[in-house]
Amino acid sequence: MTDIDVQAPKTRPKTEPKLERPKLYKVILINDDYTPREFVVMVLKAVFGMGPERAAVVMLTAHQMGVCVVAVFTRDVAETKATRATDAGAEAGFPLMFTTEPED
Ligand code: TYC
Repeated sequence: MTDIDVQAPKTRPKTEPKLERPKLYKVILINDDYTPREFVVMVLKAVFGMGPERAAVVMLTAHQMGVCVVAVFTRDVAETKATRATDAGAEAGFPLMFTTEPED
């Protein structure tokens, strides 16, 4: 019997579709007059994994400028984190607000 040498291709076929890069979304922190600064820093550390210095800079930027971009994620992650962080404020009785918007 004749042996047929079947080998897997060593490179991807050219027809295989390339994976698109997922669209990214910014999480934005909004300033307010009521949420204590330390509470904002605590939420940034807990939800976004920031260290204390970075969290303080982000909080102060929002405090001074009105808003600050916290980080950029895929849509699901951005929305989940923004919701968790906003809910943490609401549960403590503060109007702390995080929103998301698509990156340009
Ligand atoms: N402006 C708040 C205060 O003076 C602190 C604060 C900072 C609140 C940033 C929200 O996104 C915020 N207590």
